[in-house]
Amino acid sequence: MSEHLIQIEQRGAVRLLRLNRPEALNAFTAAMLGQLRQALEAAALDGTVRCVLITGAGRAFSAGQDLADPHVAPSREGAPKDIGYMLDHYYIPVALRLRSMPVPVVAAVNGVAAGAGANMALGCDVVLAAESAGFLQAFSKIGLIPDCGGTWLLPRLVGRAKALEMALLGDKLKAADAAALGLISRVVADAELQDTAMALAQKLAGMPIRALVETRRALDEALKLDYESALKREAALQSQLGFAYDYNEGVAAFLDKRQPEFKDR
Ligand code: LHQ
Repeated sequence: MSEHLIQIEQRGAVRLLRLNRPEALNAFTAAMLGQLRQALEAAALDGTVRCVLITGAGRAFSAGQDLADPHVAPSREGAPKDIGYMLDHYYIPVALRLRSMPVPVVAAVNGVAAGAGANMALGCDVVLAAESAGFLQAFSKIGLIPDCGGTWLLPRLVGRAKALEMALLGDKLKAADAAALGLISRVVADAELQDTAMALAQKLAGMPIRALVETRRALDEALKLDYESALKREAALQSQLGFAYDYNEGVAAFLDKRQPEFKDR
């Protein structure tokens, strides 16, 4: 692979993935999304990885789709182009992989996150943002609707009224306002973002990650269930986890008053 559009580092049990087209505010091209998908797949398959941390190089997290990429840029001659191809073949596989990773995924939003760049971040399990970061649903300004999970994520995160306001106007929301709305988890001083996010990722990596991943799955599934069905689903998942190593280790460590060593993945 000639160009490293995704920089990959391993720090302990944390796999750090850095979006790496800083000269274009980390706007996504087909090649970059291909590399991101491969990097997520490799992390999912590697038993030593217990948490993934995603951030951006330079001053932005990601400006979303690169609007100059020939896969999506309307032809000057007026020939129609199916931009849905890009979603089907590049964005959807990445968005689905993120949501089904066998380890928790943290986003450290270091700067502006626009369009699909914003929704890629919001699809992660825990989203931290630098004070100077901002989130914008840039789609409406170019005649499109929120994609990369935006229509699903936004109303669930902030409710219909705010989701529609963000999607219709496409204005930039400051990180502090995003946190106040519940769009993201936390705002961190710019200079502290990377260290804080890495410390959080290391903490998650030391936790019983199989239970964390089942928690993500249960929360997402419960959105489609009635109350009684959710209770029964919880009982079924709890039953499985009760047979797993980590539950036994967690309880034993608690009773022995020692630090647990979790292993399940
Ligand atoms: C860019 C971009 C960009 C190329 C900044 N592309 N160059 C999926 C599938 C199919 C089709 C379409 O879409 C999708 C999903 C999507 O994500 S659609 C939404 C695409 N994104 C946008 O519309 C955002 C466009 N960018 C912006 O609104 C601003 O650039 C933001 C708010 C991100 C940053 O503003 P500033 O901090 O003021 O920076 P800037 O605007 O000056 O940009 C810096 C450079 O980056 C500039 O190039 P230049 O050569 O003048 O330095 C921009 O042209 C370039 N750039 N975003 N998405």
